[in-house]
Amino acid sequence: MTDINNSIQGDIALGLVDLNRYPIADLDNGAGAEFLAECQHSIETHGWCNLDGFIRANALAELNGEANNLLPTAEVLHVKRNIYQGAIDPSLSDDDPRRKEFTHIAVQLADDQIPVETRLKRLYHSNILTEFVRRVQKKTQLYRCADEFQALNIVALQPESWHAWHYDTTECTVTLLLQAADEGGEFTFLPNSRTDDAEDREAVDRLLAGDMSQAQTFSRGAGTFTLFRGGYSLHGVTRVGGNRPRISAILTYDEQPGRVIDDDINVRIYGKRVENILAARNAKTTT
Ligand SMILES: O=C(O)CCC(=O)C(=O)O
Ligand SMILES: [Fe+2]
Repeated sequence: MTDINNSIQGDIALGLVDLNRYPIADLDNGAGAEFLAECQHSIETHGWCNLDGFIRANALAELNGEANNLLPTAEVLHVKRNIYQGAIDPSLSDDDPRRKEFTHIAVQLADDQIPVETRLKRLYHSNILTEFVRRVQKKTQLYRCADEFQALNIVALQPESWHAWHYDTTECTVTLLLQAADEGGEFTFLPNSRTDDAEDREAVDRLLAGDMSQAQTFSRGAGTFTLFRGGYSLHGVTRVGGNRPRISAILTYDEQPGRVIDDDINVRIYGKRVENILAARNAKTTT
């Protein structure tokens, strides 16, 4: 998303983001340029950039209200998956931790279930926001994911559930906390635990065995916007305690324009609903 000549005026990010603290509308001058440099430094040195109070309090209440209104229409997903969200490599020995499957249970809305007129969807579609993410991640080009299901999601973790360890199927992810858990529910990850050709097996195996000593966890109140490289950093959310769900919006980006995810991965994640949509579409194209 290198071109933001499209109208900046009218971009919803201007009304939702706390621009005094986080001057994302002009990243080339003064306070904005300084802020961008800090964010880039954080990504480079830690593998994450955590922006507490990114969304203004009254705007956050509206976004969270939208999420809470939509969530009763969502299904409860039960996804059994390994950390790579792909098929298990048959050459691995039976006790290899890479074979380990975890069950992710969440009330989850896929992108196609979030109406385009919602503030949340409009925020995700904001060119100012996309450009900010691109520049923090130092990419020559970065696009919102084009997958009809994965692009923007709302994930509610009910008390007692957790978000099992995984790598995302797109490269760069932003997680925006809309409603914090009463306790627990911490976003936890191993920054840059793999590259395209190697993985820090020791750190990964340790985390999978339940040892969190090398993982990063930091406090995040509602409204916190956290950038990281989800496709390369093993991550998840610890068990939610207390009485209310933890709700986050997951915004995904990729260097490839028009990036879509394989149907079988989407069916594995989103289950019957998406399987039926794809089957109906395939039936139409083959008649
Ligand atoms: O809820 C979060 O903060 C992270 C969720 C996540 O990793 C995902 O949906 O892929
Ligand atoms: Fe993720």
